[in-house]
Amino acid sequence: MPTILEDIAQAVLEGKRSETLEFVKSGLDSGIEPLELITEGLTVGLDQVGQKFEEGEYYLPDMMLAAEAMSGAIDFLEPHMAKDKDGKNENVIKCVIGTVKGDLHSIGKDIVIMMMKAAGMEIYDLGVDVPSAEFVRSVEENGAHVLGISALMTTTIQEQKKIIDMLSEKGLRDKVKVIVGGAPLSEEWAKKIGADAYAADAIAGVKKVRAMLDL
Ligand code: B12
Repeated sequence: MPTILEDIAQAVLEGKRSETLEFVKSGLDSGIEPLELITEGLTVGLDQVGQKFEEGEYYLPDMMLAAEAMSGAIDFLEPHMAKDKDGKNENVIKCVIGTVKGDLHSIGKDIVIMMMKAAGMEIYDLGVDVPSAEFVRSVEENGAHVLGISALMTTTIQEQKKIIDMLSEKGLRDKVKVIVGGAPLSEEWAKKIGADAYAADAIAGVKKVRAMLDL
């Protein structure tokens, strides 16, 4: 018998929105933590979708259905995330976050946002396909402590460098910590473009933000 996490992954793989939600609800009812449902269930399914797309077995509509199934479940889970009561200063941490220009991938960014909110941080979500100047404007306007930049494609990651360069041009680079994320990235890439940190997933992202701000 497949476990509930396997059922969730399979429902995402098949792009079944209501089934995904039902499995997630029963997982939650049976005591599985929201984060585990995301990392061990939903994300596993979406990774398989990516693989099938790469191999030519899945097409764009399949990927879209799977993404919708995952997003629906994430929206449902957000209010169930436990708020972190340990931190003292986190609620004053302001973080601007978005996905770069030309890139419509939102799911990873939204999970990072969910974790940051759960850690008590204040989030300014710019959405997807965000022009570089918009990131810079928001950092300045909101006095952000942290800028999170997501990019999911090898064709769009260069935008992260543009944003960091633009921060320098505007004299804002030393006022904000920049963390980058997205599947094609690496520590080396982050260093190369002058970011302060790279995180491979949302949990590592929150840890690195805290570490950078000495929390
Ligand atoms: C779902 C999906 C889509 C959905 C996106 C829906 C949405 N609302 O997001 C749709 C169908 C729209 C889509 C479209 C396309 N996609 Co697409 N997509 C994917 C897929 C299957 C999953 C991405 C995802 O959500 N993963 C799950 C999340 C949880 O993981 P994640 O995004 O990596 O995020 C985690 C970490 O990376 C990190 N993180 C991410 N961002 C940030 C930011 C910060 C600050 C931090 C700290 C951490 C962090 O934390 C996250 C949570 O742990 C990937 C394959 C894959 N396995 O990555 C392809 C993939 C990214 N897509 C790809 C492609 C080619 C496309 C299209 C060009 C397809 C087409 N022919 O049109 C279009 C491009 C559209 C555009 N202009 O952006 C390629 C990219 C190849 C490349 N060049 O690099 C991939 C890799 C598929 C493949 N194997 O070929 N896609």
